[in-house]
Amino acid sequence: MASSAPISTGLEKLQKTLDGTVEGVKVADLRRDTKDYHDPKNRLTTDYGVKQNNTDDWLKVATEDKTGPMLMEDHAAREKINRFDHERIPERVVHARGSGAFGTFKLHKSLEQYTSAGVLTDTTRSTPTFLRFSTVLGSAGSADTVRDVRGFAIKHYTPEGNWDVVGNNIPVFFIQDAIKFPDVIHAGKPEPHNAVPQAQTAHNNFWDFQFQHTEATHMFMWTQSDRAIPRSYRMMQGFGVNTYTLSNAKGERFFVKFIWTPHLGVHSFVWDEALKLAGQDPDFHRRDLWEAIENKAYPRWDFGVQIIPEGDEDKFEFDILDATKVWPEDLVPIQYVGELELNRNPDEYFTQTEQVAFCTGHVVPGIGFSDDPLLQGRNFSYQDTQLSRLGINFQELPINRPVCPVMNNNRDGGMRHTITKGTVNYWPNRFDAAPPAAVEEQPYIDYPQKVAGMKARLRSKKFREHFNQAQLFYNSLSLPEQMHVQFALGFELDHCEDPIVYERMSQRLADIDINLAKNVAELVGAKIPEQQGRPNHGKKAPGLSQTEFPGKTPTIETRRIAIIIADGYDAAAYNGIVAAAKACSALPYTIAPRRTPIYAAGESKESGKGVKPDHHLEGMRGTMFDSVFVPGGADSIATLRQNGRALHWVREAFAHLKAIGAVGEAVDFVRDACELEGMAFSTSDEVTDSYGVVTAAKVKPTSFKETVKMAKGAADFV
Ligand code: HDD
Repeated sequence: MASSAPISTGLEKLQKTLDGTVEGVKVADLRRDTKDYHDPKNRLTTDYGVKQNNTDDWLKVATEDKTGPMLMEDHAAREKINRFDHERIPERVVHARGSGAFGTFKLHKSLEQYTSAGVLTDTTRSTPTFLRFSTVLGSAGSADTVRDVRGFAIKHYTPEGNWDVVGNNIPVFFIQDAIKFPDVIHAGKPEPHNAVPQAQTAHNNFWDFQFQHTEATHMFMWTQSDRAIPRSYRMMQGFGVNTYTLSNAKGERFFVKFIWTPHLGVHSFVWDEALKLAGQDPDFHRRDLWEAIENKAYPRWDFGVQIIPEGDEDKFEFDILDATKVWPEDLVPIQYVGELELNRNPDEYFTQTEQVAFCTGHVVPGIGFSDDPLLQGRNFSYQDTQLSRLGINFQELPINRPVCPVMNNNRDGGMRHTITKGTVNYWPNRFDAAPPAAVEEQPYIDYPQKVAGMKARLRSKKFREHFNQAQLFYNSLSLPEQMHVQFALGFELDHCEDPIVYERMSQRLADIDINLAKNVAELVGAKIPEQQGRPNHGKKAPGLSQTEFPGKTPTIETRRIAIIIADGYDAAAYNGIVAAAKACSALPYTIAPRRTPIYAAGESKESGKGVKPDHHLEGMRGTMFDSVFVPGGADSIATLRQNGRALHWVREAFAHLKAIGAVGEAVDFVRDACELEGMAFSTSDEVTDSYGVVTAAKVKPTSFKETVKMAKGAADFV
């Protein structure tokens, strides 16, 4: 319940009472507005607090035998329907589908050499954060696993005010100047005449725009790569994308990019999995994040910065203010200086994840903007969009309000909550009340930047080069990643019915790589380009291929392992793998032909024991798991051999490059299911790994540990 204490006086108290940690501050602040629905003292009331004893029947003229007209007099009924009719607010015009979580940011190494920002210099702080992940193009109810960029928007509640970074999981963007944003988004969203397709770029308009708007070339190569189909929000990088600035106590300025790299590594689906999951579990990423945090498997990212001193701005062949370019890591290495952990799920989706409002313009002293023309325009757009989504007082909503004192002469407006006592509401005033902060009080000081130029609709020369980094990206990918790009482009252009679109795009690809262009053109039925368009410079750079991020220490922590059994399964093998998986913090799930108990070999129904499976084979799909393990047991395997769905689980797991484990009789079953004649399989108690299929024909106690260990390295769950 709301307390009357102003935040400013509450803050110091909270910092002391909550284990001395600052992350408690935002949580405690939110508690002021949180009610517990499950409190046994609760009774149904109207919005104005009057207890109700029937909210199921509208007040009406009726008898025991006959119903009659309803009465307008029933204010409580009208209030209930009225409130329901207005539950929806406009969904975000982009990034409508999202999931959020609270967390903590800790700095390990001070950046005081570059900035005076407390959040980037004070290594004793724990800064509370809220991070919202999202897809870009789909509506709020669309599927999580579509091919799309993912949003990575983070709000830091610092004692100096809120600092928002509104980033993505891809380090570059489609456009250089914010004025093009409506065009690129219109081209990607469902087409205007029939509102098809939902949450996809696989259509004429998107690719028509990509061809004509060459500055998007680098970015579309990223969206066709595995980065656009992440396995989990927990397994993708975050990038601030734009170039910001830092300024230090000496008044020196630096250009900066912000990067977050996940401890679990960067991993993706294969396209077929992503497509299927969009139907089988549209909430796959939302659920995955929620469950990980509920299970205390808190996702973590290393936080890093790339820094360029102000004087070096012009030393690169690309413009460092151009958001369609990366700063290659061999030229500007990332310095990892902190860690972000997500450790608390929201209490309520709407008031927190939906109402959170990020603004690129929200920076704190020591952090500033650059002349990046995308960022400058974004600084207008985010504030503006919140006005139509949430109204002018959006910053008062609990999830958005800072944890430090707020005072100024902005007043009134729809749904104002703050009650400001006082007889004046302007500055200067005769009381000297609420004066501007003195320099010693560390206010936000704008960097005195010298600017000169013409007033013109221009972009500088370097902004006009659009292909070098598209080539750099493609050249830097591993062979399998390059093939995935080819197939992705093949898929997307196959969905473009207009020949002008797929013909032109196939020619465009020759500006990046001739083999890529040829292969895609052949797939989509376009004229095959004969020669490379723009010469490929052949350069590569580190940090672009996601294979470089297997994880801080490669792990199967939180990976979902399906263990398939039927009656007569080998209990020792089953128990062994469950224990081994748990010991590695993986999540074993028992899957069987039915969800009533399954009995091990030698175990009778009458024993009343048996294992109750988590799911039956039809209730879930193999796509929802990272790995499949089949214990032996002659009867169990005989049953599974007769079950088409069981065969499909194993076969599909193999096709999706997942680690598969089998012991005892299950070895032959897996070989037959995957039609793997000729591949090496274990025939003894030695563990064999063949293309991620890990087998031991005879079981010895160490096999399970070994199996899990090999599965980790073998398929690496990429
Ligand atoms: Fe944006 C939302 C990321 C360019 C206008 N954007 C939004 C969100 C993310 C991004 C992650 C969702 C925030 C949330 O979870 O609430 N946007 C980016 C990145 C960009 C970018 C990384 C390029 C570097 N955006 C961009 C431009 C404009 C916008 C150039 C307009 C000129 N973006 C918006 C918006 C949204 C938004 C319309 C919709 C909802 C919102 O802001 O709060 O204002």
